Amino acid sequence: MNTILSRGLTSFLFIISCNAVLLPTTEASSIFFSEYIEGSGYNKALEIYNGSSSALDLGTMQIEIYMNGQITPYRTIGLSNTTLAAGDVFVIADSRADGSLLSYADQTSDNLGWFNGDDAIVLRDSLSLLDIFGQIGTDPGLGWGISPLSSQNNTLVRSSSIISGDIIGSDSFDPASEWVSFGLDDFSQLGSHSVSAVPVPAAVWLFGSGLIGLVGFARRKKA
Ligand SMILES: [Ca+2]
Ligand SMILES: [Ca+2]
Ligand SMILES: [Ca+2]
Repeated sequence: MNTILSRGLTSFLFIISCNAVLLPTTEASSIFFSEYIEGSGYNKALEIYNGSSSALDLGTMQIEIYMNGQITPYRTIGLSNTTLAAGDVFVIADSRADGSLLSYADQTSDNLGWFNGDDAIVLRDSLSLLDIFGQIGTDPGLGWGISPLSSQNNTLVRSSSIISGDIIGSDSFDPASEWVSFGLDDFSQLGSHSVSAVPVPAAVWLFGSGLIGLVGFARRKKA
């Protein structure tokens, strides 16, 4: 075994022993709905979370509301031409909502009043789908899911284990799989969102670290 290879192997084993204790994690990687409020009266709001690692321009993004099983959007609402920092949220609310909800709003629109529990809601940018709440083309009756995880008369917060949007709009939808219920007119979760760190499979990380260690060592040796 030549010297470079043997020292590289030593470095690989050293990194393995260190990382066995400190396993790294990865977090959300995209922008998606983090909260859905279908409250009393005009208390309607959507919270959008930037789970990516960089600031995103919202000006090219829009929300589409597909009412009561429609296959084309009944309402399209362009988001403000603003930048959303990594890890931050953006709240759009119906302009006629209660003041206690409006105090969290970054943008208001009276078009949000068009969803009432049984509608599909899409977040997209000009080219691609980012997240879909509900099933496009299907009317679920009063709402998606069963109480207390129904999409009618409820505040739903995206589970912290979800790290990317649901971009399939044609499959069945049940809030129970990705959302947590907070009940009618609960605005306590508005204005922030967090995701739980997801451990990278240890074997994958250790192998990757070892390769990086070897590459780094070979570069240092060459320099
Ligand atoms: Ca409806
Ligand atoms: Ca879906
Ligand atoms: Ca929130």
